[in-house]
Amino acid sequence: MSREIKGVLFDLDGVLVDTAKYHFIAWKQLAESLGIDFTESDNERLKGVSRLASLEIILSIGNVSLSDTEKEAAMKTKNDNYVAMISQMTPGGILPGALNLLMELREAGIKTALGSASKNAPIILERTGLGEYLDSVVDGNRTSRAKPDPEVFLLGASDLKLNPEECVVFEDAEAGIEAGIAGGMLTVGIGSAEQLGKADALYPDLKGVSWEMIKKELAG
Ligand code: B16
Ligand code: MG
Repeated sequence: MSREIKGVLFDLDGVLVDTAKYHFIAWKQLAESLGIDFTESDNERLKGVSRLASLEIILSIGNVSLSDTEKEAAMKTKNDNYVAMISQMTPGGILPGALNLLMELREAGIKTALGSASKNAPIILERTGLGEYLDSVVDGNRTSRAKPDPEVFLLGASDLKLNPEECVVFEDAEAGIEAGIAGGMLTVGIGSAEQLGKADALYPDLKGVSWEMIKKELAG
């Protein structure tokens, strides 16, 4: 049975922008300072994961243990480095197809919200101009429970004054799709079926993907 969709909740990294490459550079530098070899394939495990959980994954790869104070210092070093990079972003950092879709949604009267784990979302939205196309922003500064907990998306739906079942979640991480499902929303995966097979619709990226196409796919 098809449902009337009135709102779209977007993950940030991996859906609207590619900030994973900056996370990778900053985490790799930190890992090297701790004598840990950290590869691009290891970096895949950090997508959609919180800052502390990301550090814990890197430490476990290198079999290194740090005190809580040392972890705080390591996260600060990484984040300062990451913020220096995203502070140079421009609208050119928006992923192909994302802006077009946001403009179509605005035209169609569909409300939009951000649902990101990142505490740095405000800088990214400001630098890329994406903030103008979002009716609400829910990020790591407003949430206490990480995806797959649905908190981030439930807050977004509530900001938009919509019921969860009137919303669709766009996500590139398996935990994000699980969060959308747990929240009672429809889900669109951006990536591979291998990781996002549970999503109601799936696209490798947003290039050439229109709102009409998505609606048909979700209704079918
Ligand atoms: P920060 P998303 C996530 O963004 C990233 O995918 C993940 O790699 C990062 O650790 C997390 O944000 C926290 O980011 O360190 O900037 O607070 O995919 O939820 O938009
Ligand atoms: Mg993501």
